[in-house]
Amino acid sequence: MAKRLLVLVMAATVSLMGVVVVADTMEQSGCSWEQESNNDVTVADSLDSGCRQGSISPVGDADWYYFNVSGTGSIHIETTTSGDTEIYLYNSSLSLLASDDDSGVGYGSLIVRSLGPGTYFVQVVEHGYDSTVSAYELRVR
Ligand SMILES: [Ca+2]
Ligand SMILES: [Ca+2]
Ligand SMILES: [Ca+2]
Repeated sequence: MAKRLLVLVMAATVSLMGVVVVADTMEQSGCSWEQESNNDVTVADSLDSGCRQGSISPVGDADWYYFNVSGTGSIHIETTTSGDTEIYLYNSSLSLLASDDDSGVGYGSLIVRSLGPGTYFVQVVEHGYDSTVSAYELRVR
């Protein structure tokens, strides 16, 4: 995962450079924007900060994220958007654990599931693969 290493290096650099740089790289919600290309599992973006912002563009775009769970508990994964997202949750073996279209607010997506320790992947796409989503916020808690 070269992309994952790059993210770690970038995070270390940002922390060295201080608060001003961090503020510059964050959107107002406090969630950092996705880093394209994240179009398959090998180049997934980290969701360990708890939230990311992204867009589904061009039509057919797929956004992959990974996060780590240390204990066992109920995990909420949710998109907030004015568009129409679908989300898919996979374990580290890439077995599909759950998917959702509209259980969130509006056409946003929500998965609530009990997860044990490990690394998990979330894929965000546009419902029907026939339009763009100008912005979404993806949260895991
Ligand atoms: Ca995207
Ligand atoms: Ca993408
Ligand atoms: Ca939806």
